[in-house]
Amino acid sequence: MSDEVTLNIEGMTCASCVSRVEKIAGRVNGVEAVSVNLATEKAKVLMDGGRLDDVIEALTNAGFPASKPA
Ligand code: 9UX
Repeated sequence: MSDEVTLNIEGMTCASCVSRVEKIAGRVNGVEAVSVNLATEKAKVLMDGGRLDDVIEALTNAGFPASKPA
């Protein structure tokens, strides 16, 4: 069963950043799809298994600090 989670993403300033975030998150185990909204600085992540914390860590390490919405 898949789960959709929304993350806040800091540090995206252009469309290429969006591509980078989608690629970085998409490589994490369990991630099935990533949809980034630059204007709202959010990413919808569809996961089937895997760990959301791994997605957050991968993005944050790549210069896009990610967090669960408050
Ligand atoms: Mo755009 Mo983002 O030139 O890391 S790719 S600022």
